[in-house]
Amino acid sequence: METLFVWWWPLLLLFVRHAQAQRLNITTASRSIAFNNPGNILYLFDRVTEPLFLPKGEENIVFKLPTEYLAPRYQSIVSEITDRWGGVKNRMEIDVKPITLPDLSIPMTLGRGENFSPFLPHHRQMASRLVETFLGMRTYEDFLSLSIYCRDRINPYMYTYALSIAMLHRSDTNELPLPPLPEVFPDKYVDGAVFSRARQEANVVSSGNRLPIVIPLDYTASDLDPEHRVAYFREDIGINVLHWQWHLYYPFSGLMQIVKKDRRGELFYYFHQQIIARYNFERLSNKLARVKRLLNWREPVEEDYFPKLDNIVSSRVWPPRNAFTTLRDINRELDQIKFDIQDLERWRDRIYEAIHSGSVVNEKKQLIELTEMDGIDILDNMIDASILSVNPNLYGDIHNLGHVMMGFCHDPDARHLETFGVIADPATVMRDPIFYRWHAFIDSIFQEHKKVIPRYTVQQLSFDKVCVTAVEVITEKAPKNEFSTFWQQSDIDLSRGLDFAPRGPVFVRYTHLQHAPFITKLQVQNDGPPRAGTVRIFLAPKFDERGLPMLLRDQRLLFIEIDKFPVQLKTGSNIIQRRSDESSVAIPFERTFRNLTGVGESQQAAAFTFCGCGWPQHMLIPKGRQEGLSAEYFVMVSDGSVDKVEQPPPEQNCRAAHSYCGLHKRRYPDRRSMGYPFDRVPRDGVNTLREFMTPNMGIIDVKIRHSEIAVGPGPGNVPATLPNLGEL
Ligand code: CUO
Repeated sequence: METLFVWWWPLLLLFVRHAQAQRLNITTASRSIAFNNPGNILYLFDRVTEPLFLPKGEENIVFKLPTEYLAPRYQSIVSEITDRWGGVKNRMEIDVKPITLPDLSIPMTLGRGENFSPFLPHHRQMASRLVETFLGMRTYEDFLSLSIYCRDRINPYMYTYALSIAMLHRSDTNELPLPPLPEVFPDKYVDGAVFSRARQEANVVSSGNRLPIVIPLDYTASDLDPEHRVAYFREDIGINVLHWQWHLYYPFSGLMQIVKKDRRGELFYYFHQQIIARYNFERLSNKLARVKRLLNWREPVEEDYFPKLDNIVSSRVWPPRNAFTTLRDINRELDQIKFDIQDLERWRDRIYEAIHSGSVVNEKKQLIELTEMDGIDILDNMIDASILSVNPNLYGDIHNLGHVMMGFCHDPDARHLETFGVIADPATVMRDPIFYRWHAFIDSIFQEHKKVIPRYTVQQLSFDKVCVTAVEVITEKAPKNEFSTFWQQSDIDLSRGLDFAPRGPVFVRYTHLQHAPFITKLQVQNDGPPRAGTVRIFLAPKFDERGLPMLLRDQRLLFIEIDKFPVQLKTGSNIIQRRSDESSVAIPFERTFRNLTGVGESQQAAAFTFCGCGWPQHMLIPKGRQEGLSAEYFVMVSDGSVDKVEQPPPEQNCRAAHSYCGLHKRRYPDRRSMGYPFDRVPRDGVNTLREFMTPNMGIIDVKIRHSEIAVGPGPGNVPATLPNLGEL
């Protein structure tokens, strides 16, 4: 298989078509598909700016729209459109059933050609109203009919965002696999220069003979910019997709039932904290200092960014940001937004005051304590800020409006009629260096709270009579306790986002980080009765920017989670082995991009939607150095009876990467604070990791060795066979 993740969508459509074939009514003119076929809604993601009456997918799906469903521009040329339907060969027709339409005036306020961001309060309100309307449809048929009506009327970005959230949260669609965003909006992920070449390839070369268009690793900047050394992380398509997905699962606003999820706020904190930890790890590996928090919003911002992305909806490029741009008060009537930097400063000061006083004030002027376990959740919902905020008037909307302030710094009063930069769109934010400075600041607020709550005692860290006696990392073709990183090329099919171009796949080939699979092997001595434990695995750099060992106070913020899983310990010695592709943090490479070829069975395919959230496996291990980057690999076995969360077994047959994404419709499956045992300041007298250790913890020195080779697309090029496991 030459291309690894680009095949999933055509195969999914084949699967849908196969299912549909069971229900086809063959007529002389064409074949028709039952309107309420579950897969029909997926065709709405195909070429989102092309009118819906044009054929969709490789199967020539034709939606036969009632006249009132056509966009106003086309209602006067119904007969021409009907002729088009009749002229499509081998078409499959879907007779659209009209419904009594709800009021859509609010979501329709945003122009079709404008950019959309859920960070903007006005956009958020419109999108939330649309999500609510979608969720309010009683049957799948009504929901589909409304989605069809909206498709050519509502802003395509907002439509895709709202439709995706609604599909994820409706019981009649939540098992359908959402299309990967890079295929729907490739303009948010790949070099804008590629599109004219891709259109040329699609127009000139027949479908089977097209060659992939190669995007070099260094297309957004050169090494004159030191920040460019970590562009491979910032611009990785997989982690940008994850960030977008994460915000779909955990929207800021909308109906309570979709916002109020178990430990939602804490998960926001932990997911973004881990992103910063991972970014800092990559920076240290590339001899860059840890990211500086964006603390002073009145100083010019040193970091610049030139995204080189087009915007297919607005037909404009994404605005860049020059070095040393000054952030300014925002007053854009166009976007119905007005706030001052001073507002953010006021909210920040109130939040700090609440942290130091140990409680927040709700709208009824009551004090709510920021407790050891739940304080972080309350705090996050105020900062994030979601509709769960205890007091939006007092604590504001600091995080979201920070994104907006940075996103409009090139045109704060809209005098140039410019749209926002990549920092204000959850699909693209992670590309921009300023994202990490902003979130390092946001994280420092959470860390302030973690500093004032009690530290873990030895007893809270121990597991009586359980001792980790050996830890080993085994990577094929690498010395013991070594990880191996290198580059890999992979292909993405742009054709579903190449609106108005001929059909058939058009691939771009991009380069990303990859690591060889590895096994963690542990020996655990249990001198108590048989019992349950939880294995927690973390990795952190061993030395700081100057090559000196770190205090645990600082190092704890750099520990990245690698895995967490339950084990049953028998009395005596236990050997535990765990493969990297089983990680609770990461989802397999194929699943990030939803390659159905790796899954096959339809039931499993349907489970993708909720199993599709997780850190991409290819970014699990940070890039090493050619000479080997020194790191510390930490393993802990905690008491499973304390960790356990009572809940019914999962409905879906898939292994979700819950560490960063949680579980759909279920509680977070670990009762400890997220990030335990590194989420708090170490106890008094403990300065180093070694002093922190209790017998149920193990630590080894490891190296991450990077090789500057780039292997070709496909799993066959990644060493997949793991070694035989000998005795420790
Ligand atoms: Cu995910 Cu600021 O929340 O980017």
